[in-house]
Amino acid sequence: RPLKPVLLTGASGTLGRLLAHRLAALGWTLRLTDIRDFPDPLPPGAAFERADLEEGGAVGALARGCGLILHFGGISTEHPFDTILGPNLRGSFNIYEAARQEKARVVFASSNHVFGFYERTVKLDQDDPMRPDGFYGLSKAYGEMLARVYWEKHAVESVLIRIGSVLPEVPNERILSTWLSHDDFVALVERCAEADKVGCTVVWGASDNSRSFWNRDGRAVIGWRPRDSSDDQAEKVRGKVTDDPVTERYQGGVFVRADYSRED
Ligand code: 15L
Repeated sequence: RPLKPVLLTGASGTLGRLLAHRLAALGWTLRLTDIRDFPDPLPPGAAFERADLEEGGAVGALARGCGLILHFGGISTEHPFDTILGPNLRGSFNIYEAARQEKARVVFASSNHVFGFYERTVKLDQDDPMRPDGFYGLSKAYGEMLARVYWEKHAVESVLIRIGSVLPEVPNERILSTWLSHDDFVALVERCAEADKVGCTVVWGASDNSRSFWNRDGRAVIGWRPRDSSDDQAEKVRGKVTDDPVTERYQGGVFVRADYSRED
């Protein structure tokens, strides 16, 4: 487990909460933060402080003395540009400034929605061009590029996890491709902390699903391999699709549909 405290942003969100409990159980010393209160009893060894990611001073203070920042804060679904701008763009900037100050490594919760406009028949490698499916996906693309600038210019290390869908079970056909089990997700974050040197590494955050949309990435650098697979849930979700052809055509699913106005 990490020697220095670990800052976790977005601690009160779905993935933050999961990480807070699971990493605390592994003996990690966690500094949790979110704009909303932490909804559960605090796990052992964890402290919580409410903060707004848009306030650079508060983010800097929270990161002081941390060797690792798990950046899971911000808006996590499609919204108008003005809703996303502060938390996701300025917020990520504040995180990277703090990481630079502390010489801390960052694990950035990127998303499959950076690539949402690829059709579901396509298999992607890590260096394929980004095709964000909206303002949310764009903000995650910005976060990835921000990570690159801070690596090239300041040697701030990052692991960029392009998270598929972290859920206890697969709810529909799309998520047979994007599913990342809880156990695989937690193990991935553990490897991000334990790996010796990571530089600026990209990992597709999905379990070992045979219907995956994604191929090569930098997982060997951090020594992670998923153990779970969605394959044995395929029967259960057969036919669970929407009746909208645009949603079903693209990897991003319903995120593509939001405010979509093409007619061809
Ligand atoms: C995401 O990026 C969202 O944060 C999450 O709520 C899911 O919708 C996920 O992608 C997904 O694509 O399933």
